[in-house]
Amino acid sequence: MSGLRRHSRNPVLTRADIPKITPFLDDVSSVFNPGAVRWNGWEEVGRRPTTGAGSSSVDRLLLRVQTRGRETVLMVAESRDGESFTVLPELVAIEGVDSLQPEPIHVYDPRVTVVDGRVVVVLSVDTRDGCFLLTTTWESDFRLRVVGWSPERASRNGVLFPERIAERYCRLERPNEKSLGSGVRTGDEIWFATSDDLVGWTLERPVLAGRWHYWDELIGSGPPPIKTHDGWLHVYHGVATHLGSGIYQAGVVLLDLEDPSRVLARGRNNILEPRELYEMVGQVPNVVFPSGAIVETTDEDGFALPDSPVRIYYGAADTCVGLAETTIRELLEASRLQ
Ligand code: BMA
Repeated sequence: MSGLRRHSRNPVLTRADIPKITPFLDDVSSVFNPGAVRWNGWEEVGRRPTTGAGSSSVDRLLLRVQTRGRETVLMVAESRDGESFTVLPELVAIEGVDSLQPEPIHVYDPRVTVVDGRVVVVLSVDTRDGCFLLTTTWESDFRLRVVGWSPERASRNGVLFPERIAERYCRLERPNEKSLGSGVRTGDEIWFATSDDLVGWTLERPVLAGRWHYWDELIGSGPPPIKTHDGWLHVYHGVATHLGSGIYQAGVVLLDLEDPSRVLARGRNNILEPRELYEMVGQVPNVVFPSGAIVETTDEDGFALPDSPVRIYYGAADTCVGLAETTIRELLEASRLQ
């Protein structure tokens, strides 16, 4: 496998797809870094998809949209085929966000996981004191509701595992321990953290460190880990900083099923790098930023099957949304490439 395959309709979402529902949303600047979920629980509580009739399941993206005022809002896109999307004409409200301290400025890069029959979204939140992780549930009226706030340490790229391990909720996150010359705080280590209740989180152990001089010097989690019989497949992003301006790429690791802080395999090469114009040119050039994944086929215990198609949604140049396709088998192979 030499990498993910880009969909021929890429980019699958651009700013032209965002409806103008309030004056400040007119002609937005960008839409990128979406979370992705397939969950029929919403249909069961009467939330009807706006997109086409039919019995096939509905995939939803939670979009990061940036206005011309450089404000960040979240919106929902729905699709029955995973490639053509309808953006709903409403903003996603976050219940409880107003009482958080320090005060949120931008709430962005949602990662969506279904766990224990709830849709949970972990977001990054910029505040005047740094970037912190926010845990919310995505309710049937499509509001997010705050359940956990972690201002005790600066961190980004939080992703929740789709099940509890040894009774505890688990997430990967990337503490912001490094300062760039620009003053931006970032990081080169992904950590394993656990929680009893999604509210309080304990950092347990480091999982993955950046490989300086190679493709993944700075790193951060992409979509939530995918359970396979071989281990947790995890797509992450890596930034090569030694070429001048950073190049954001995607790569893949395999983590132990029972102890996800143990790395079983880590691919040597990236599996997606900026090559197309829409990835190389935009608000931030040379960025592919994987953030959502939909796995087509799982068995009754929730393990993804080797032949299952996997769709990876990614932000391209912080400007639009790309779709790249692969299979579980190919991701496993890529994680083992040495
Ligand atoms: C990261 C995050 C992402 C963004 C990426 C490229 O640090 O801020 O939201 O897509 O940089 O600019």
